[in-house]
Amino acid sequence: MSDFDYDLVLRGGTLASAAEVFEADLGIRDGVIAAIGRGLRRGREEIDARGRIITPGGLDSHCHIEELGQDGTAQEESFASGSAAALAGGTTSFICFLPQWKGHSLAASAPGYAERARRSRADYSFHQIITDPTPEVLEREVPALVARGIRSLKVFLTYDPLRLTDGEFLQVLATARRLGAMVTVHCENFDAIGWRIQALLKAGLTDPLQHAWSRPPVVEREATHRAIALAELADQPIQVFHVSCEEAAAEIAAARARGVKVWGETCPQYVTLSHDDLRAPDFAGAKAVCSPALRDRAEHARIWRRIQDGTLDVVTSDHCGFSFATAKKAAGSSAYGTGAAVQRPDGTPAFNAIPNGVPGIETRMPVLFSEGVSKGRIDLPTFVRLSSANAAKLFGLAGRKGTLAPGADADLVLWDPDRETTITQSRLHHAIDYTPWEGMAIKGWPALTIRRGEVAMREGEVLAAPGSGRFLPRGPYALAAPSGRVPDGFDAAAV
Ligand code: DUC
Ligand code: ZN
Ligand code: ZN
Repeated sequence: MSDFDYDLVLRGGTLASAAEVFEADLGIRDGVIAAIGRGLRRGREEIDARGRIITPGGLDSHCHIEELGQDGTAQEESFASGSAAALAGGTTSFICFLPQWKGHSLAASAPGYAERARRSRADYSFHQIITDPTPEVLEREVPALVARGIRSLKVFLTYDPLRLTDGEFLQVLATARRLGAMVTVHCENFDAIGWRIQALLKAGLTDPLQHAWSRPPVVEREATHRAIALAELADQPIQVFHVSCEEAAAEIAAARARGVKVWGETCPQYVTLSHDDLRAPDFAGAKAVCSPALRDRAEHARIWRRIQDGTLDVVTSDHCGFSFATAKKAAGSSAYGTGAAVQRPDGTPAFNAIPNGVPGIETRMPVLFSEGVSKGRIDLPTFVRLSSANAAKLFGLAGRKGTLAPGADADLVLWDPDRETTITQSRLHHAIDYTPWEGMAIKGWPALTIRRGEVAMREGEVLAAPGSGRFLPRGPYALAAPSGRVPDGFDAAAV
Protein backbone atom coordinates (compact mmCIF):
# COMPACT_ATOMS: atom_id res chain seq x y z
CA MET A 1 0.00 0.00 0.00
CA SER A 2 1.45 3.36 -1.04
CA ASP A 3 1.87 6.17 1.49
CA PHE A 4 0.05 8.42 -0.92
CA ASP A 5 -3.56 8.46 -2.03
CA TYR A 6 -2.87 10.53 -5.14
CA ASP A 7 -0.10 11.14 -7.66
CA LEU A 8 -0.76 14.86 -7.49
CA VAL A 9 -2.93 17.08 -5.32
CA LEU A 10 -3.80 20.68 -6.20
CA ARG A 11 -4.44 22.22 -2.83
CA GLY A 12 -6.71 25.10 -1.98
CA GLY A 13 -7.58 26.37 -5.45
CA THR A 14 -10.81 27.92 -6.65
CA LEU A 15 -12.39 25.35 -8.95
CA ALA A 16 -14.52 26.63 -11.81
CA SER A 17 -16.63 24.04 -13.60
CA ALA A 18 -19.30 24.52 -16.26
CA ALA A 19 -21.85 24.77 -13.46
CA GLU A 20 -20.27 26.37 -10.38
CA VAL A 21 -17.30 27.93 -8.62
CA PHE A 22 -16.06 26.60 -5.28
CA GLU A 23 -12.95 26.11 -3.18
CA ALA A 24 -11.58 22.59 -2.90
CA ASP A 25 -8.58 20.34 -3.27
CA LEU A 26 -8.33 18.18 -6.38
CA GLY A 27 -6.59 14.80 -6.36
CA ILE A 28 -5.24 13.10 -9.48
CA ARG A 29 -4.41 9.44 -9.90
CA ASP A 30 -3.28 7.69 -13.11
CA GLY A 31 -3.97 10.77 -15.22
CA VAL A 32 -7.60 11.19 -14.21
CA ILE A 33 -9.37 13.24 -11.57
CA ALA A 34 -9.73 10.88 -8.59
CA ALA A 35 -11.32 13.16 -5.98
CA ILE A 36 -12.52 16.69 -5.34
CA GLY A 37 -13.09 17.80 -1.79
CA ARG A 38 -11.80 19.59 1.25
CA GLY A 39 -8.84 18.26 3.19
CA LEU A 40 -7.85 15.53 0.70
CA ARG A 41 -5.13 13.18 1.90
CA ARG A 42 -1.56 13.49 0.68
CA GLY A 43 -0.37 13.24 -2.87
CA ARG A 44 3.09 12.14 -4.00
CA GLU A 45 3.33 15.66 -5.39
CA GLU A 46 1.45 18.70 -4.20
CA ILE A 47 0.85 22.07 -5.83
CA ASP A 48 -0.22 25.04 -3.76
CA ALA A 49 -3.15 26.38 -5.78
CA ARG A 50 -4.24 29.12 -3.38
CA GLY A 51 -5.06 32.27 -5.33
CA ARG A 52 -5.41 30.30 -8.55
CA ILE A 53 -8.59 29.63 -10.49
CA ILE A 54 -8.64 26.06 -11.79
CA THR A 55 -10.64 25.35 -14.94
CA PRO A 56 -10.78 22.32 -17.22
CA GLY A 57 -8.13 22.40 -19.92
CA GLY A 58 -9.33 24.02 -23.11
CA LEU A 59 -10.77 22.03 -26.00
CA ASP A 60 -10.25 23.95 -29.23
CA SER A 61 -12.63 22.17 -31.58
CA HIS A 62 -11.62 24.10 -34.71
CA CYS A 63 -8.02 24.54 -35.75
CA HIS A 64 -6.00 23.98 -38.90
CA ILE A 65 -2.68 22.33 -38.15
CA GLU A 66 -0.10 21.14 -40.68
CA GLU A 67 -2.78 20.69 -43.36
CA LEU A 68 -1.36 19.19 -46.53
CA GLY A 69 -2.13 20.85 -49.84
CA GLN A 70 -2.52 19.05 -53.12
CA ASP A 71 0.53 20.95 -54.40
CA GLY A 72 2.73 19.14 -51.87
CA THR A 73 2.85 21.97 -49.33
CA ALA A 74 2.19 21.60 -45.61
CA GLN A 75 0.90 24.43 -43.46
CA GLU A 76 3.74 25.95 -41.45
CA GLU A 77 2.12 25.22 -38.10
CA SER A 78 3.26 21.70 -37.29
CA PHE A 79 1.68 19.39 -34.77
CA ALA A 80 4.70 19.87 -32.50
CA SER A 81 4.61 23.70 -32.64
CA GLY A 82 0.82 24.10 -32.72
CA SER A 83 0.34 21.82 -29.74
CA ALA A 84 3.09 23.62 -27.79
CA ALA A 85 1.21 26.86 -28.44
CA ALA A 86 -2.04 25.20 -27.39
CA LEU A 87 -0.64 24.02 -24.05
CA ALA A 88 1.00 27.38 -23.37
CA GLY A 89 -2.41 29.01 -23.75
CA GLY A 90 -4.27 26.47 -21.60
CA THR A 91 -5.64 24.26 -24.38
CA THR A 92 -5.05 20.57 -23.68
CA SER A 93 -6.94 19.08 -26.64
CA PHE A 94 -7.94 20.17 -30.09
CA ILE A 95 -9.82 18.95 -33.12
CA CYS A 96 -8.20 19.64 -36.48
CA PHE A 97 -9.03 18.58 -40.01
CA LEU A 98 -8.35 15.56 -42.18
CA PRO A 99 -8.34 17.05 -45.68
CA GLN A 100 -10.01 15.57 -48.74
CA TRP A 101 -8.58 16.70 -52.04
CA LYS A 102 -11.21 17.05 -54.76
CA GLY A 103 -11.05 14.14 -57.19
CA HIS A 104 -9.45 11.88 -54.59
CA SER A 105 -10.76 9.33 -52.15
CA LEU A 106 -10.32 10.06 -48.44
CA ALA A 107 -7.62 7.40 -48.31
CA ALA A 108 -5.65 9.00 -51.16
CA SER A 109 -5.93 12.56 -49.82
CA ALA A 110 -3.16 14.03 -47.70
CA PRO A 111 -1.24 10.77 -47.24
CA GLY A 112 0.48 10.43 -43.89
CA TYR A 113 -1.54 13.19 -42.24
CA ALA A 114 -2.80 11.09 -39.32
CA GLU A 115 0.77 9.88 -38.71
CA ARG A 116 2.01 13.47 -38.58
CA ALA A 117 -0.56 14.17 -35.87
CA ARG A 118 1.18 11.67 -33.62
CA ARG A 119 3.80 14.40 -32.97
CA SER A 120 1.21 16.35 -31.00
CA ARG A 121 1.89 17.24 -27.37
CA ALA A 122 -1.82 17.83 -26.73
CA ASP A 123 -4.65 15.32 -27.18
CA TYR A 124 -6.38 15.54 -30.53
CA SER A 125 -9.13 14.36 -32.80
CA PHE A 126 -10.15 15.11 -36.38
CA HIS A 127 -13.09 16.43 -38.34
CA GLN A 128 -13.08 14.90 -41.83
CA ILE A 129 -13.44 17.55 -44.56
CA ILE A 130 -15.65 16.33 -47.40
CA THR A 131 -15.06 18.08 -50.73
CA ASP A 132 -16.00 15.28 -53.10
CA PRO A 133 -18.86 13.14 -51.77
CA THR A 134 -18.74 10.26 -54.23
CA PRO A 135 -20.74 7.08 -53.46
CA GLU A 136 -17.45 5.36 -52.54
CA VAL A 137 -16.65 8.12 -50.04
CA LEU A 138 -20.12 8.26 -48.49
CA GLU A 139 -20.98 4.58 -48.47
CA ARG A 140 -17.63 3.03 -47.65
CA GLU A 141 -15.02 5.49 -46.46
CA VAL A 142 -17.07 7.65 -44.09
CA PRO A 143 -18.60 4.65 -42.27
CA ALA A 144 -15.08 3.22 -41.83
CA LEU A 145 -13.92 6.55 -40.46
CA VAL A 146 -16.77 6.73 -37.96
CA ALA A 147 -15.94 3.20 -36.87
CA ARG A 148 -12.41 4.47 -36.12
CA GLY A 149 -13.85 7.16 -33.84
CA ILE A 150 -13.79 10.14 -36.22
CA ARG A 151 -17.37 11.20 -35.77
CA SER A 152 -17.66 14.66 -37.34
CA LEU A 153 -17.57 15.99 -40.87
CA LYS A 154 -16.75 19.48 -42.14
CA VAL A 155 -18.17 21.01 -45.29
CA PHE A 156 -17.49 24.32 -46.97
CA LEU A 157 -20.11 26.28 -48.89
CA THR A 158 -17.35 28.45 -50.34
CA TYR A 159 -13.67 28.24 -51.49
CA ASP A 160 -13.23 26.90 -54.98
CA PRO A 161 -11.37 23.66 -54.30
CA LEU A 162 -13.45 22.85 -51.23
CA ARG A 163 -17.08 23.89 -51.64
CA LEU A 164 -20.07 21.61 -52.06
CA THR A 165 -23.21 22.25 -54.06
CA ASP A 166 -26.48 22.15 -52.14
CA GLY A 167 -27.17 18.68 -53.55
CA GLU A 168 -23.80 17.39 -52.38
CA PHE A 169 -24.30 18.99 -48.98
CA LEU A 170 -27.62 17.15 -48.61
CA GLN A 171 -25.92 13.85 -49.38
CA VAL A 172 -23.32 14.52 -46.69
CA LEU A 173 -26.06 15.43 -44.21
CA ALA A 174 -27.95 12.22 -44.99
CA THR A 175 -24.82 10.12 -44.57
CA ALA A 176 -24.01 11.76 -41.24
CA ARG A 177 -27.59 11.16 -40.09
CA ARG A 178 -27.35 7.44 -40.83
CA LEU A 179 -24.04 7.19 -38.96
CA GLY A 180 -24.71 9.45 -35.96
CA ALA A 181 -21.97 11.94 -36.87
CA MET A 182 -21.98 15.72 -36.36
CA VAL A 183 -21.66 18.04 -39.39
CA THR A 184 -19.89 21.38 -39.17
CA VAL A 185 -20.36 24.01 -41.85
CA HIS A 186 -18.47 27.02 -43.21
CA CYS A 187 -21.33 29.29 -44.27
CA GLU A 188 -20.65 31.86 -47.00
CA ASN A 189 -22.16 32.18 -50.49
CA PHE A 190 -19.46 31.32 -53.03
CA ASP A 191 -21.04 32.95 -56.10
CA ALA A 192 -21.88 36.14 -54.25
CA ILE A 193 -18.28 36.48 -53.09
CA GLY A 194 -16.94 35.81 -56.59
CA TRP A 195 -19.23 38.44 -58.07
CA ARG A 196 -18.15 41.05 -55.51
CA ILE A 197 -14.46 40.22 -55.96
CA GLN A 198 -14.62 40.72 -59.73
CA ALA A 199 -16.37 44.07 -59.29
CA LEU A 200 -13.90 45.27 -56.65
CA LEU A 201 -10.88 44.32 -58.79
CA LYS A 202 -12.44 46.02 -61.83
CA ALA A 203 -12.91 49.15 -59.74
CA GLY A 204 -9.23 49.01 -58.73
CA LEU A 205 -10.07 48.37 -55.07
CA THR A 206 -7.44 45.87 -53.97
CA ASP A 207 -6.49 46.62 -50.32
CA PRO A 208 -6.83 44.06 -47.49
CA LEU A 209 -9.91 45.97 -46.28
CA GLN A 210 -11.66 45.00 -49.50
CA HIS A 211 -11.50 41.37 -48.39
CA ALA A 212 -14.28 42.33 -45.95
CA TRP A 213 -16.12 44.27 -48.65
CA SER A 214 -16.10 41.15 -50.85
CA ARG A 215 -18.05 39.14 -48.23
CA PRO A 216 -20.31 41.39 -46.14
CA PRO A 217 -22.66 39.94 -43.47
CA VAL A 218 -25.49 39.25 -45.93
CA VAL A 219 -23.23 36.71 -47.70
CA GLU A 220 -22.79 34.85 -44.41
CA ARG A 221 -26.43 35.26 -43.41
CA GLU A 222 -27.70 33.76 -46.69
CA ALA A 223 -25.45 30.71 -46.45
CA THR A 224 -26.24 30.22 -42.76
CA HIS A 225 -29.95 30.31 -43.52
CA ARG A 226 -29.49 27.82 -46.37
CA ALA A 227 -27.29 25.46 -44.35
CA ILE A 228 -29.82 25.38 -41.53
CA ALA A 229 -32.74 24.89 -43.92
CA LEU A 230 -31.02 21.94 -45.60
CA ALA A 231 -30.04 20.45 -42.24
CA GLU A 232 -33.66 20.82 -41.12
CA LEU A 233 -34.83 19.12 -44.31
CA ALA A 234 -32.48 16.19 -43.72
CA ASP A 235 -33.01 16.28 -39.93
CA GLN A 236 -29.28 16.30 -39.24
CA PRO A 237 -27.64 18.20 -36.35
CA ILE A 238 -25.07 20.80 -37.44
CA GLN A 239 -22.72 23.32 -35.92
CA VAL A 240 -22.29 26.58 -37.84
CA PHE A 241 -18.63 27.45 -37.70
CA HIS A 242 -17.11 30.88 -36.99
CA VAL A 243 -20.18 33.12 -36.76
CA SER A 244 -18.99 36.68 -37.25
CA CYS A 245 -22.18 38.76 -37.25
CA GLU A 246 -25.61 39.21 -35.70
CA GLU A 247 -27.34 38.49 -39.00
CA ALA A 248 -26.02 34.93 -39.04
CA ALA A 249 -26.44 34.46 -35.29
CA ALA A 250 -30.10 35.49 -35.59
CA GLU A 251 -30.64 32.67 -38.11
CA ILE A 252 -29.30 30.18 -35.58
CA ALA A 253 -31.40 31.61 -32.74
CA ALA A 254 -34.57 31.45 -34.86
CA ALA A 255 -33.88 27.84 -35.86
CA ARG A 256 -33.21 26.80 -32.28
CA ALA A 257 -36.48 28.38 -31.25
CA ARG A 258 -38.13 26.03 -33.79
CA GLY A 259 -36.40 23.07 -32.16
CA VAL A 260 -33.75 22.54 -34.85
CA LYS A 261 -30.54 20.93 -33.60
CA VAL A 262 -28.16 23.67 -34.67
CA TRP A 263 -25.32 25.19 -32.67
CA GLY A 264 -23.16 28.24 -33.29
CA GLU A 265 -19.45 28.76 -32.82
CA THR A 266 -17.57 32.04 -32.77
CA CYS A 267 -13.91 33.01 -32.32
CA PRO A 268 -11.99 35.68 -30.37
CA GLN A 269 -11.24 37.58 -33.60
CA TYR A 270 -14.95 38.37 -34.04
CA VAL A 271 -15.19 40.12 -30.68
CA THR A 272 -11.83 41.89 -30.66
CA LEU A 273 -10.62 42.63 -34.21
CA SER A 274 -12.38 44.70 -36.85
CA HIS A 275 -12.11 46.64 -40.10
CA ASP A 276 -9.63 48.86 -38.24
CA ASP A 277 -7.16 45.97 -38.24
CA LEU A 278 -7.67 45.41 -41.98
CA ARG A 279 -6.85 49.09 -42.52
CA ALA A 280 -3.41 48.79 -40.84
CA PRO A 281 -0.66 50.49 -42.90
CA ASP A 282 2.11 48.83 -44.94
CA PHE A 283 -0.09 45.93 -45.95
CA ALA A 284 -0.27 44.81 -42.29
CA GLY A 285 -4.05 44.56 -42.75
CA ALA A 286 -3.31 41.23 -44.46
CA LYS A 287 -2.51 39.83 -41.02
CA ALA A 288 -6.20 40.13 -40.14
CA VAL A 289 -7.59 38.59 -43.34
CA CYS A 290 -9.76 35.61 -42.42
CA SER A 291 -13.14 34.27 -43.44
CA PRO A 292 -15.82 35.08 -42.61
CA ALA A 293 -14.27 38.52 -42.63
CA LEU A 294 -13.80 40.82 -39.68
CA ARG A 295 -16.68 43.22 -39.21
CA ASP A 296 -17.12 46.77 -38.02
CA ARG A 297 -16.36 47.34 -34.32
CA ALA A 298 -20.07 47.80 -33.59
CA GLU A 299 -20.56 44.11 -34.32
CA HIS A 300 -18.55 43.08 -31.25
CA ALA A 301 -21.29 43.99 -28.77
CA ARG A 302 -23.84 42.06 -30.82
CA ILE A 303 -21.68 38.93 -30.86
CA TRP A 304 -21.11 39.24 -27.09
CA ARG A 305 -24.88 39.37 -26.64
CA ARG A 306 -25.23 36.15 -28.66
CA ILE A 307 -22.53 34.58 -26.51
CA GLN A 308 -24.36 35.69 -23.39
CA ASP A 309 -27.75 34.38 -24.55
CA GLY A 310 -26.23 31.00 -25.49
CA THR A 311 -26.81 31.18 -29.25
CA LEU A 312 -23.03 31.06 -29.75
CA ASP A 313 -21.96 28.51 -27.18
CA VAL A 314 -18.48 27.46 -28.33
CA VAL A 315 -15.47 29.75 -28.82
CA THR A 316 -12.67 28.25 -30.91
CA SER A 317 -9.57 29.76 -32.43
CA ASP A 318 -10.06 28.74 -36.09
CA HIS A 319 -6.27 28.80 -35.87
CA CYS A 320 -5.11 28.89 -39.48
CA GLY A 321 -1.65 30.37 -39.55
CA PHE A 322 0.06 31.95 -42.54
CA SER A 323 3.21 33.92 -41.81
CA PHE A 324 3.10 37.52 -42.92
CA ALA A 325 6.46 37.56 -44.71
CA THR A 326 6.28 34.25 -46.50
CA ALA A 327 2.58 33.67 -47.12
CA LYS A 328 0.29 36.65 -46.53
CA LYS A 329 2.51 39.16 -48.30
CA ALA A 330 3.63 36.67 -50.92
CA ALA A 331 0.15 35.31 -51.73
CA GLY A 332 1.29 31.88 -50.56
CA SER A 333 -0.57 28.95 -52.06
CA SER A 334 -3.52 27.72 -50.01
CA ALA A 335 -6.97 26.27 -50.47
CA TYR A 336 -8.09 29.14 -48.21
CA GLY A 337 -7.79 31.84 -50.82
CA THR A 338 -10.25 33.30 -53.25
CA GLY A 339 -8.47 33.85 -56.48
CA ALA A 340 -5.49 34.07 -58.75
CA ALA A 341 -2.87 36.53 -57.57
CA VAL A 342 -3.27 40.02 -59.01
CA GLN A 343 -0.08 41.89 -58.16
CA ARG A 344 -0.27 45.51 -57.14
CA PRO A 345 2.38 48.03 -58.19
CA ASP A 346 4.31 47.57 -54.91
CA GLY A 347 4.43 43.79 -55.40
CA THR A 348 1.89 42.92 -52.71
CA PRO A 349 -1.11 40.82 -53.74
CA ALA A 350 -4.64 42.08 -54.18
CA PHE A 351 -6.90 41.18 -51.24
CA ASN A 352 -8.37 38.10 -52.92
CA ALA A 353 -5.00 36.32 -53.14
CA ILE A 354 -4.13 36.71 -49.45
CA PRO A 355 -4.46 33.32 -47.74
CA ASN A 356 -7.35 33.44 -45.26
CA GLY A 357 -6.72 32.77 -41.61
CA VAL A 358 -5.32 34.05 -38.35
CA PRO A 359 -3.16 32.25 -35.78
CA GLY A 360 -4.87 32.07 -32.39
CA ILE A 361 -4.54 28.67 -30.73
CA GLU A 362 -2.37 30.08 -27.93
CA THR A 363 -4.24 33.33 -27.33
CA ARG A 364 -7.82 31.95 -27.55
CA MET A 365 -8.24 31.17 -23.84
CA PRO A 366 -6.38 34.24 -22.44
CA VAL A 367 -8.25 36.64 -24.75
CA LEU A 368 -11.59 35.06 -23.83
CA PHE A 369 -10.70 35.10 -20.13
CA SER A 370 -9.56 38.70 -20.22
CA GLU A 371 -12.26 40.17 -22.46
CA GLY A 372 -14.96 37.92 -21.03
CA VAL A 373 -14.34 37.14 -17.35
CA SER A 374 -12.01 39.96 -16.30
CA LYS A 375 -14.18 42.60 -18.01
CA GLY A 376 -17.36 41.15 -16.47
CA ARG A 377 -19.07 40.09 -19.70
CA ILE A 378 -19.30 36.41 -18.72
CA ASP A 379 -18.89 34.47 -15.48
CA LEU A 380 -16.42 31.64 -14.91
CA PRO A 381 -18.86 28.76 -15.60
CA THR A 382 -19.76 30.40 -18.91
CA PHE A 383 -16.05 30.71 -19.71
CA VAL A 384 -15.67 26.97 -19.05
CA ARG A 385 -18.67 26.11 -21.22
CA LEU A 386 -17.37 28.25 -24.09
CA SER A 387 -13.76 27.12 -23.95
CA SER A 388 -14.18 23.38 -23.35
CA ALA A 389 -17.37 21.89 -21.90
CA ASN A 390 -19.80 22.66 -24.72
CA ALA A 391 -17.39 21.50 -27.42
CA ALA A 392 -16.87 18.28 -25.48
CA LYS A 393 -20.62 17.68 -25.47
CA LEU A 394 -21.05 18.64 -29.10
CA PHE A 395 -18.29 16.37 -30.36
CA GLY A 396 -18.70 13.31 -28.17
CA LEU A 397 -16.05 13.92 -25.50
CA ALA A 398 -18.33 14.66 -22.53
CA GLY A 399 -17.26 13.03 -19.29
CA ARG A 400 -13.69 12.85 -20.52
CA LYS A 401 -12.83 16.44 -21.47
CA GLY A 402 -14.16 19.82 -20.36
CA THR A 403 -15.28 18.67 -16.94
CA LEU A 404 -14.10 18.71 -13.33
CA ALA A 405 -15.42 15.41 -12.10
CA PRO A 406 -13.95 12.14 -10.85
CA GLY A 407 -13.16 9.90 -13.80
CA ALA A 408 -12.51 12.74 -16.26
CA ASP A 409 -9.05 13.22 -17.73
CA ALA A 410 -7.04 15.46 -15.41
CA ASP A 411 -6.71 18.29 -17.94
CA LEU A 412 -6.52 21.49 -15.94
CA VAL A 413 -5.44 25.10 -16.16
CA LEU A 414 -4.31 27.10 -13.15
CA TRP A 415 -5.07 30.71 -13.90
CA ASP A 416 -3.51 33.71 -12.29
CA PRO A 417 -6.63 35.87 -12.57
CA ASP A 418 -4.93 39.11 -11.56
CA ARG A 419 -1.87 38.92 -13.79
CA GLU A 420 -1.78 41.91 -16.12
CA THR A 421 0.30 41.36 -19.21
CA THR A 422 0.55 42.11 -22.91
CA ILE A 423 0.30 39.76 -25.86
CA THR A 424 3.41 39.89 -27.94
CA GLN A 425 4.79 37.65 -30.67
CA SER A 426 8.09 37.03 -28.86
CA ARG A 427 6.40 35.11 -26.03
CA LEU A 428 4.26 32.86 -28.23
CA HIS A 429 5.09 29.29 -29.20
CA HIS A 430 3.40 29.04 -32.59
CA ALA A 431 5.36 28.78 -35.85
CA ILE A 432 3.74 31.85 -37.40
CA ASP A 433 5.68 35.13 -37.56
CA TYR A 434 3.04 37.42 -36.02
CA THR A 435 -0.03 37.61 -33.83
CA PRO A 436 -2.98 39.83 -34.76
CA TRP A 437 -3.34 40.62 -31.03
CA GLU A 438 0.14 42.20 -30.77
CA GLY A 439 0.16 44.73 -27.92
CA MET A 440 -3.23 43.77 -26.50
CA ALA A 441 -3.50 44.25 -22.73
CA ILE A 442 -4.69 41.10 -20.96
CA LYS A 443 -5.81 40.48 -17.40
CA GLY A 444 -5.63 36.80 -16.42
CA TRP A 445 -3.07 34.33 -17.74
CA PRO A 446 -2.49 30.55 -17.48
CA ALA A 447 0.31 29.92 -14.99
CA LEU A 448 0.23 26.12 -15.28
CA THR A 449 -1.34 23.62 -17.66
CA ILE A 450 -1.83 19.99 -16.64
CA ARG A 451 -2.55 17.39 -19.33
CA ARG A 452 -3.76 13.99 -18.11
CA GLY A 453 -2.18 14.60 -14.73
CA GLU A 454 1.21 15.80 -15.95
CA VAL A 455 2.47 19.34 -15.81
CA ALA A 456 2.60 20.21 -19.51
CA MET A 457 3.35 23.94 -19.19
CA ARG A 458 4.72 25.95 -16.28
CA GLU A 459 4.98 29.75 -16.51
CA GLY A 460 5.32 29.74 -20.29
CA GLU A 461 7.71 26.82 -20.52
CA VAL A 462 6.20 23.89 -22.40
CA LEU A 463 7.27 20.62 -20.79
CA ALA A 464 5.18 18.06 -22.69
CA ALA A 465 7.20 16.31 -25.39
CA PRO A 466 6.13 15.94 -29.01
CA GLY A 467 4.33 12.62 -29.31
CA SER A 468 2.91 12.69 -25.78
CA GLY A 469 -0.56 13.73 -27.00
CA ARG A 470 -3.14 11.03 -27.64
CA PHE A 471 -5.72 10.51 -30.35
CA LEU A 472 -9.26 10.81 -28.93
CA PRO A 473 -11.64 8.31 -30.55
CA ARG A 474 -15.29 9.31 -30.23
CA GLY A 475 -18.25 6.94 -29.97
CA PRO A 476 -21.99 7.53 -30.45
CA TYR A 477 -23.56 10.35 -28.38
CA ALA A 478 -26.93 12.02 -27.96
CA LEU A 479 -26.28 15.49 -29.37
CA ALA A 480 -25.37 14.05 -32.79
CA ALA A 481 -28.57 12.01 -32.98
CA PRO A 482 -31.31 13.33 -35.28
CA SER A 483 -34.46 14.81 -33.76
CA GLY A 484 -36.75 12.36 -35.60
CA ARG A 485 -38.77 15.17 -37.18
CA VAL A 486 -38.86 15.06 -41.00
CA PRO A 487 -41.18 16.94 -43.36
CA ASP A 488 -44.40 15.02 -44.11
CA GLY A 489 -43.07 12.13 -42.05
CA PHE A 490 -40.98 11.03 -45.04
CA ASP A 491 -37.37 10.29 -44.13
CA ALA A 492 -35.50 10.80 -47.40
CA ALA A 493 -32.14 10.22 -45.73
CA ALA A 494 -33.12 6.70 -44.75
CA VAL A 495 -33.93 5.53 -48.30
N1 DUC B 1 -11.39 30.56 -42.58
C1 DUC B 1 -10.17 31.01 -42.46
O1 DUC B 1 -9.99 32.21 -42.26
N2 DUC B 1 -9.14 30.17 -42.58
C2 DUC B 1 -9.30 28.80 -42.73
C3 DUC B 1 -10.59 28.38 -43.15
C4 DUC B 1 -11.66 29.32 -42.88
O2 DUC B 1 -12.79 28.98 -42.96
ZN1 ZN C 1 -14.30 27.90 -42.23
ZN1 ZN D 1 -11.44 26.93 -40.16
